[in-house]
Amino acid sequence: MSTIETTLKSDKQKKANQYIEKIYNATEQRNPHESEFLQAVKEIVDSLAPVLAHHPQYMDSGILERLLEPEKSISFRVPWVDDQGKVQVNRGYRVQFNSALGPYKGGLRFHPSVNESIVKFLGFEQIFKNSLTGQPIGGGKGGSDFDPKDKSDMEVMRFCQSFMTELYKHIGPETDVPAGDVGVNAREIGYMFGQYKKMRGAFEAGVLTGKGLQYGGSLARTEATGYGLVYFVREMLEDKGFDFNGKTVIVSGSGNVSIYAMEKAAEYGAKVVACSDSDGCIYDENGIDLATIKELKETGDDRVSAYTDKHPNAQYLEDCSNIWSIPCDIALPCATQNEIDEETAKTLIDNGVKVVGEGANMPSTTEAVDLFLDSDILFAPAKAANAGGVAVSSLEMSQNSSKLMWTFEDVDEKLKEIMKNIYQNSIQAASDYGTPGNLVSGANIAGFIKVADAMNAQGII
Ligand code: NDP
Ligand code: 2IT
Repeated sequence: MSTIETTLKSDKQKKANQYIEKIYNATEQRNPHESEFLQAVKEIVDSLAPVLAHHPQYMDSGILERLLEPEKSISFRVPWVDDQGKVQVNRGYRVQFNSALGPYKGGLRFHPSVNESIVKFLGFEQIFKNSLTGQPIGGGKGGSDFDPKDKSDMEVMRFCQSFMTELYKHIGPETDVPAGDVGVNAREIGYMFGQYKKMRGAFEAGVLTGKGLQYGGSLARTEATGYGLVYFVREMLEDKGFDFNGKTVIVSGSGNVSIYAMEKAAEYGAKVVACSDSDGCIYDENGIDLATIKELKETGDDRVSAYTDKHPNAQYLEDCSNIWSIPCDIALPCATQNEIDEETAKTLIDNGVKVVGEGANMPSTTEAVDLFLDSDILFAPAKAANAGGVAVSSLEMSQNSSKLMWTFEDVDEKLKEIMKNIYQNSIQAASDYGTPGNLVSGANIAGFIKVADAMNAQGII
């Protein structure tokens, strides 16, 4: 490279770095209390420096300025009446972040911790995740600070109906297609679908995904996120000449994503020795008996502490963060955001972890991710590794619009193919933009370029 070329290149890089700093500072000023949103933004924009240096047109057309502001964001009152006849009020949200690639698509989370920052971080990440799937879906997210946990079935139904009485005005099969997330599973989706149908006066199957199989759901959607995570990690392992067989695995959480990640990892010959809930974790050196965990969830007595009733040799540890001190080859965080901090990451590395695959959204803090990337472990970031759920949601939409129902094997094969493509596209982007092997920047870059090009093609809107 000539001196002029080097100078030009470094000048371009400097300009891109300055631009990114300016953009991030402005976002911080505009959203000062939204720590989770800012964390998600920082990770993305930092990855994009080499892309912006090579393609200054993205700066000229204000792609980042536009991407960082949701196209539309609503919050609304959700009043409902509890079993004692008392009026309760929760807050509902839907953030419609970006529709460059298709209708807004992303889950609804019902958990007491839900606030604007959480919904925005999830909605922002969803844009890039959905782009990576190769499916025609934009990004959005929603939810409520409602806690379905201590509520009766009828209370959950009344809440879901009230929530949808407002939300239905803003969604539709070609507009915005919500699905499940923490605290929202087939039951909640069913109650919301019923209310949508009643308000709209039409059976529009494609308005929600994660539906029951009797009325438009897709086979393999329930399993898709957990299975997809394991398919993705398998791709990473195979690339280095390894596999799951005989590996010791820990999986945090014991919900939808965790259960099916444990199931597929065990099917591939791994020994899953631990899982958790927000109260504590269980360690079973013989391998977790998944049938017991599934049974606990089905009976409603869903605390993992009860596992030891049937398996007295297993250990229950209070405080869910204890799971990370159990030595393992592969760690799959599948519970919630920021469950792995710097200290935890150090413990995992000191204990010899070889792979970390993120099933939850943003389960590792920025410092933890930096530590993983600086060590020689394999790190699979959430946006790429947990995209299987939303990918199969998109396949559910395809089945709904064609009024067909594909077999489990068909959907599962497509899911495997999608996870493989995400891995390959992310690895390729990482290498093209000077960070070989770094799937954080690779996934962010590959996800970004497609959205940015679609936005540019559609004009300044
Ligand atoms: P579920 O509600 O089915 O299960 C959540 C699990 O995580 C439960 O075991 C729960 O424990 C635990 N958990 C939730 N919040 C916390 C918390 N604040 N601290 C500790 N533990 C917690 O949710 P999912 O399995 O669907 O979702 C798990 C993660 O995966 C989330 O980050 C979600 O955004 C992400 N995800 C989900 C997808 C899906 O298709 N469902 C797709 C892609 C990502 P407890 O019962 O004690 O609350
Ligand atoms: O975080 C996620 O990708 C999800 N909760 C799934 C979203 C969806 O639309 O299936």
